[in-house]
Amino acid sequence: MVHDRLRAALLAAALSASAAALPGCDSHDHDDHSHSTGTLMTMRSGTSDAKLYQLKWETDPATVVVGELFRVRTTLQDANGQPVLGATLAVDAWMPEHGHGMEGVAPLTVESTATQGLYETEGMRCQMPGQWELRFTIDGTPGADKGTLPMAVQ
Ligand SMILES: [Cu+2]
Repeated sequence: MVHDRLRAALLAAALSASAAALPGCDSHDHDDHSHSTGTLMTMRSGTSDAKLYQLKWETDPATVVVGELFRVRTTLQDANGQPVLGATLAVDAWMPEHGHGMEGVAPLTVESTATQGLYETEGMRCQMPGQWELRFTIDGTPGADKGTLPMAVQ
């Protein structure tokens, strides 16, 4: 009997505690406009303009920080999902809101021998935080094509 009462008291305490926590959670909703989405840079994907290529890319480091060099790893596949070897790829970054690109850098892309269809671009650096776009210019067996995909910079 004592046990039952104790259990009931504990249950009531737990319920009131969780009920009290709910308004607290709601009050945090205004934090949704934080920059948290920009920190989750992992493998992204997209399709080139004429749909000749499927692009998968990630940055190194995963979070692109303003003023710091980073590299882009791009995997090129054709429309059938087969890796594209021997292509020429250029990767540039552009800030559409302001109409400017990167300053003081000359990115260079080389095909990696580690993985089929992998290309590594070094020497990228964005001088402003905000919304940028990566611009891919591709020429390979499937044809010449371009791609534009969004990239956040902290
Ligand atoms: Cu800008």
